[in-house]
Amino acid sequence: MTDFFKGIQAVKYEGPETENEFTFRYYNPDEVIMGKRMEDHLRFAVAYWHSFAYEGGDPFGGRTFDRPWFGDSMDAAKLKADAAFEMFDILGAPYFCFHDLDVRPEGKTFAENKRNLEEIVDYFAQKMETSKTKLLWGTANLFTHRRFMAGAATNPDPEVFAYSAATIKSCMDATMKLGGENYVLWGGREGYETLLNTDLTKEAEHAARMLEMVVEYKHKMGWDGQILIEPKPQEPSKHQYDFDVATVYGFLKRFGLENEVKMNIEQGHAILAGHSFEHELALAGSLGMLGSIDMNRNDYQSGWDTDQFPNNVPEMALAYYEVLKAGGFTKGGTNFDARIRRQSLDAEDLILSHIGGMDCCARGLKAAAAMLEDGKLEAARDARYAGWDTDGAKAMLGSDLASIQERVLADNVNPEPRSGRQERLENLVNRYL
Ligand code: XUL
Ligand code: CO
Repeated sequence: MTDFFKGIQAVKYEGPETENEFTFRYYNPDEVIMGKRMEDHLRFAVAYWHSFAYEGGDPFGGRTFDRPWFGDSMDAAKLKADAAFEMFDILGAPYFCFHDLDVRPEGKTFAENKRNLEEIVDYFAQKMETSKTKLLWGTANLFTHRRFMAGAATNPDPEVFAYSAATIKSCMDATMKLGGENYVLWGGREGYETLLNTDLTKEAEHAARMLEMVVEYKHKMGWDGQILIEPKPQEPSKHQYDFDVATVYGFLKRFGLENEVKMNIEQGHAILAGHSFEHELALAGSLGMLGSIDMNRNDYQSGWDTDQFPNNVPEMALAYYEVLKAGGFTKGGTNFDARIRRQSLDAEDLILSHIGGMDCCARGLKAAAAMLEDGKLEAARDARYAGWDTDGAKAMLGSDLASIQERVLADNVNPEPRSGRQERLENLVNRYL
């Protein structure tokens, strides 16, 4: 036991009227929504990197947090793990997610990194025997160390490709050993700083081959987890290849991987790409590509990827509406890819940020479920397209330009525009919030 979260009790559901800050007002794990427990809908995960590895730095200043586990020894890594599992217990978090670098010290050689990771994975495995918290996904950090400055799979140096492949294997092994349900690839530096030194064709081919190797290894190991790509348009690279859902889908189709890989979609990344979160989710849903989500929010004024905890319930309701419409999560879940601000120094801030995020997600989910169960929004959408239900309209799709022109002339077709009813629909949505 560490004494980091000393005095903070396990967080329980007390309902919206409670005065107790350390309780859930809306997240009631056992409450059944659309035939499923809330906990099983939302499948919350704590992000190890933000909560336990982030030191409070920004581009202008270093560490602000004071944590007993900061340091680069195995003992420090184990203390960090102790604190992490204590926090998972306090929150009743069903899942967590991690990169290799979040959980183990950086070694001098690849072999040392591998050993360090394996030792921590064994330590996690021991803890998971008695903890309710499972692994939502594992991933490799192929962007922090200077060796990855020009990318991992897309690096011009084949030895960096090799180092990256070897690291991914270790991280997939760790994920499988811990019973993880997904493996995520976020291409932090898979992109470019300048086109002047970049071979787009080679880089795309190498990225695709690495992804194929990931898929091949998954099948070789008989693992039934889900492989996910996490789109993001830029930051840290000026331009990242996995720009958004549409771009990633095009990439997967180009290399024939669209049936093997789905997506982990992040709120802040959607905003950076000039989309709304619900746009990215709706598109992924329509393509059958929605795997999991990273829930957070960006600062809308600065335009940076600030990874704040989510708190905009109306936006979150629309996001969960798309998740529910796509059938909900199967292996995926809601990972809080969010960190407390650098002035939020206290252990309590770590707990309260998660409580707030979980409560907002619960409110969003409940509003989304009510909207879906009520059916008015879908009925209005269906009514807008009702013309396509006729036999004539369906047959037109099987005909050709010349025959359509003939009919338009013969029937003197002259369509009258109809209202899109946007404000009516916005008013309708507001009733559920
Ligand atoms: C970075 C980001 C990552 C991925 C995992 O913006 O979202 O934390 O979620 O590598
Ligand atoms: Co993310």
